[in-house]
Amino acid sequence: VKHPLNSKWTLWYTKPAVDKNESWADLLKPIVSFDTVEEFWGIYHAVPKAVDLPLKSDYHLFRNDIKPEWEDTANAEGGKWSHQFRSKNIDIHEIWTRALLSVIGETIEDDDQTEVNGVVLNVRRNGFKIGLWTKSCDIEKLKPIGTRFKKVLKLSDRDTIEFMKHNNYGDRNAAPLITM
Ligand code: M7G
Repeated sequence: VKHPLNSKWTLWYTKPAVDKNESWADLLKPIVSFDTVEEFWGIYHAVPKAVDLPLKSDYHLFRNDIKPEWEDTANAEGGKWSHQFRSKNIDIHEIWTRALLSVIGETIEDDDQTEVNGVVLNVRRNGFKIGLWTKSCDIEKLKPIGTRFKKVLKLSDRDTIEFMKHNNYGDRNAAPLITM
Protein backbone atom coordinates (compact mmCIF):
# COMPACT_ATOMS: atom_id res chain seq x y z
CA VAL A 1 0.00 0.00 0.00
CA LYS A 2 1.30 3.45 -0.92
CA HIS A 3 0.31 6.60 0.94
CA PRO A 4 -0.43 9.43 -1.48
CA LEU A 5 0.74 12.99 -0.85
CA ASN A 6 -1.58 15.89 -1.68
CA SER A 7 0.72 16.99 -4.50
CA LYS A 8 3.43 15.69 -6.73
CA TRP A 9 6.87 17.06 -5.75
CA THR A 10 10.09 17.36 -7.75
CA LEU A 11 13.59 17.43 -6.30
CA TRP A 12 15.97 19.72 -8.22
CA TYR A 13 19.72 20.14 -7.81
CA THR A 14 21.98 23.08 -8.63
CA LYS A 15 25.54 21.93 -9.13
CA PRO A 16 28.39 24.30 -8.31
CA ALA A 17 29.68 26.25 -11.30
CA VAL A 18 33.21 25.31 -12.36
CA ASP A 19 33.62 28.28 -14.67
CA LYS A 20 31.93 31.62 -15.14
CA ASN A 21 30.39 30.71 -18.50
CA GLU A 22 27.95 28.30 -16.90
CA SER A 23 24.61 29.97 -16.42
CA TRP A 24 21.99 29.43 -13.72
CA ALA A 25 19.91 27.43 -16.23
CA ASP A 26 22.86 25.14 -17.14
CA LEU A 27 23.45 24.26 -13.50
CA LEU A 28 19.86 23.63 -12.34
CA LYS A 29 18.35 20.21 -13.13
CA PRO A 30 15.32 18.21 -11.97
CA ILE A 31 16.39 14.91 -10.40
CA VAL A 32 13.25 12.97 -9.58
CA SER A 33 9.50 13.38 -8.91
CA PHE A 34 7.28 11.53 -6.44
CA ASP A 35 3.76 11.64 -5.07
CA THR A 36 3.74 9.06 -2.27
CA VAL A 37 5.31 8.89 1.17
CA GLU A 38 7.08 5.63 0.30
CA GLU A 39 8.66 7.08 -2.85
CA PHE A 40 9.82 10.09 -0.82
CA TRP A 41 11.72 7.88 1.66
CA GLY A 42 13.26 5.83 -1.15
CA ILE A 43 14.60 9.00 -2.77
CA TYR A 44 15.61 10.51 0.57
CA HIS A 45 17.88 7.54 1.30
CA ALA A 46 19.28 7.43 -2.25
CA VAL A 47 20.45 11.04 -2.63
CA PRO A 48 23.44 12.65 -0.84
CA LYS A 49 22.79 14.06 2.62
CA ALA A 50 22.80 17.83 3.07
CA VAL A 51 26.12 17.63 4.97
CA ASP A 52 27.74 15.84 2.03
CA LEU A 53 26.82 18.39 -0.65
CA PRO A 54 29.58 20.57 -2.16
CA LEU A 55 29.83 24.32 -1.51
CA LYS A 56 27.68 26.45 -3.86
CA SER A 57 25.21 23.64 -4.53
CA ASP A 58 21.48 23.74 -3.78
CA TYR A 59 18.62 21.33 -3.29
CA HIS A 60 15.14 22.55 -4.28
CA LEU A 61 11.90 20.69 -3.66
CA PHE A 62 8.96 22.17 -5.60
CA ARG A 63 5.29 21.36 -5.96
CA ASN A 64 3.83 20.01 -9.23
CA ASP A 65 5.48 21.59 -12.24
CA ILE A 66 6.70 24.76 -10.54
CA LYS A 67 10.33 25.53 -11.39
CA PRO A 68 12.52 26.72 -8.51
CA GLU A 69 12.93 30.13 -10.15
CA TRP A 70 11.57 33.64 -9.55
CA GLU A 71 10.46 33.67 -13.19
CA ASP A 72 7.96 30.81 -12.83
CA THR A 73 4.45 32.31 -12.85
CA ALA A 74 3.65 30.48 -9.59
CA ASN A 75 6.59 32.25 -7.88
CA ALA A 76 6.56 35.64 -9.61
CA GLU A 77 4.15 37.33 -7.15
CA GLY A 78 5.62 35.59 -4.11
CA GLY A 79 8.78 35.52 -2.07
CA LYS A 80 10.59 33.47 0.52
CA TRP A 81 11.02 33.10 4.23
CA SER A 82 14.67 32.34 4.90
CA HIS A 83 17.18 31.72 7.59
CA GLN A 84 20.95 31.48 7.35
CA PHE A 85 22.58 29.13 9.86
CA ARG A 86 25.82 30.84 10.79
CA SER A 87 26.77 28.28 13.42
CA LYS A 88 28.47 25.08 12.28
CA ASN A 89 27.02 23.48 15.40
CA ILE A 90 23.73 22.41 13.84
CA ASP A 91 22.52 19.08 12.54
CA ILE A 92 21.65 20.26 9.04
CA HIS A 93 20.69 16.74 7.97
CA GLU A 94 17.99 16.62 10.64
CA ILE A 95 16.83 20.20 10.06
CA TRP A 96 16.60 19.80 6.28
CA THR A 97 14.68 16.52 6.79
CA ARG A 98 12.23 18.34 9.09
CA ALA A 99 11.81 21.08 6.48
CA LEU A 100 11.13 18.55 3.70
CA LEU A 101 8.56 16.66 5.78
CA SER A 102 6.73 19.82 6.84
CA VAL A 103 6.41 20.84 3.19
CA ILE A 104 5.34 17.52 1.61
CA GLY A 105 3.10 16.70 4.60
CA GLU A 106 1.75 20.27 4.42
CA THR A 107 1.96 20.73 8.20
CA ILE A 108 3.72 24.06 7.49
CA GLU A 109 0.43 25.55 6.22
CA ASP A 110 -3.28 25.41 6.95
CA ASP A 111 -5.34 22.58 5.48
CA ASP A 112 -7.16 24.79 2.99
CA GLN A 113 -3.97 26.38 1.61
CA THR A 114 -1.35 25.64 -1.01
CA GLU A 115 0.59 28.78 -0.26
CA VAL A 116 3.97 27.02 -0.11
CA ASN A 117 5.51 26.37 -3.53
CA GLY A 118 8.76 24.82 -2.40
CA VAL A 119 11.75 24.73 -0.10
CA VAL A 120 15.42 25.37 -0.91
CA LEU A 121 18.71 24.48 0.74
CA ASN A 122 21.78 26.56 -0.21
CA VAL A 123 25.22 25.26 0.76
CA ARG A 124 27.41 28.33 1.15
CA ARG A 125 30.77 29.26 2.64
CA ASN A 126 29.12 31.32 5.38
CA GLY A 127 26.72 28.53 6.33
CA PHE A 128 23.64 26.64 5.20
CA LYS A 129 20.59 28.66 4.20
CA ILE A 130 17.02 27.34 4.02
CA GLY A 131 14.30 29.21 2.13
CA LEU A 132 10.57 28.54 2.06
CA TRP A 133 9.05 29.87 -1.17
CA THR A 134 5.48 31.13 -1.16
CA LYS A 135 2.93 31.92 -3.83
CA SER A 136 1.95 35.35 -2.50
CA CYS A 137 3.24 38.18 -0.31
CA ASP A 138 0.03 38.21 1.76
CA ILE A 139 1.22 39.09 5.26
CA GLU A 140 -1.79 37.49 6.95
CA LYS A 141 -0.95 34.15 5.31
CA LEU A 142 2.80 34.48 5.71
CA LYS A 143 2.92 35.08 9.46
CA PRO A 144 1.46 31.74 10.63
CA ILE A 145 3.63 29.95 8.06
CA GLY A 146 6.69 31.82 9.36
CA THR A 147 5.87 30.90 12.97
CA ARG A 148 5.72 27.22 12.02
CA PHE A 149 8.87 27.50 9.89
CA LYS A 150 10.86 28.77 12.90
CA LYS A 151 9.75 25.73 14.90
CA VAL A 152 10.55 23.35 12.06
CA LEU A 153 14.06 24.84 11.87
CA LYS A 154 14.37 24.57 15.69
CA LEU A 155 15.38 28.23 15.94
CA SER A 156 15.99 29.83 19.32
CA ASP A 157 14.30 33.05 20.46
CA ARG A 158 17.39 35.02 19.39
CA ASP A 159 17.24 33.72 15.80
CA THR A 160 15.24 35.45 13.09
CA ILE A 161 13.76 34.64 9.71
CA GLU A 162 13.23 37.20 6.97
CA PHE A 163 10.65 37.37 4.23
CA MET A 164 11.87 38.87 0.95
CA LYS A 165 9.76 39.44 -2.13
CA HIS A 166 11.24 37.85 -5.26
CA ASN A 167 10.58 40.95 -7.32
CA ASN A 168 13.25 42.93 -5.49
CA TYR A 169 15.82 40.17 -5.65
CA GLY A 170 19.26 41.46 -6.51
CA ASP A 171 18.42 44.87 -5.04
CA ARG A 172 21.02 45.12 -2.28
CA ASN A 173 19.06 47.92 -0.59
CA ALA A 174 15.75 46.09 -0.49
CA ALA A 175 14.43 45.59 3.03
CA PRO A 176 12.67 42.41 4.11
CA LEU A 177 8.85 42.63 4.03
CA ILE A 178 8.75 40.91 7.45
CA THR A 179 11.39 39.94 10.01
CA MET A 180 10.39 37.72 12.91
P1 M7G B 1 21.09 32.40 -4.66
O1 M7G B 1 21.57 31.01 -4.79
O2 M7G B 1 19.65 32.58 -4.41
O3 M7G B 1 21.83 33.17 -3.49
O4 M7G B 1 21.44 33.21 -5.95
P2 M7G B 1 23.35 33.20 -2.94
O5 M7G B 1 24.25 32.37 -3.80
O6 M7G B 1 23.66 34.65 -2.98
O7 M7G B 1 23.25 32.67 -1.55
C1 M7G B 1 22.71 33.20 -6.56
C2 M7G B 1 22.61 33.57 -8.01
O8 M7G B 1 21.96 32.53 -8.74
C3 M7G B 1 21.76 34.81 -8.30
O9 M7G B 1 22.47 35.99 -8.20
C4 M7G B 1 21.32 34.54 -9.73
O10 M7G B 1 22.37 34.82 -10.63
C5 M7G B 1 21.11 33.04 -9.72
N1 M7G B 1 19.71 32.72 -9.38
C6 M7G B 1 19.25 32.27 -8.19
N2 M7G B 1 17.91 32.10 -8.27
C7 M7G B 1 17.06 31.62 -7.21
C8 M7G B 1 17.52 32.42 -9.52
C9 M7G B 1 16.26 32.44 -10.18
O11 M7G B 1 15.20 32.11 -9.62
N3 M7G B 1 16.27 32.84 -11.48
C10 M7G B 1 17.41 33.24 -12.12
N4 M7G B 1 17.34 33.64 -13.35
N5 M7G B 1 18.62 33.22 -11.52
C11 M7G B 1 18.68 32.83 -10.23
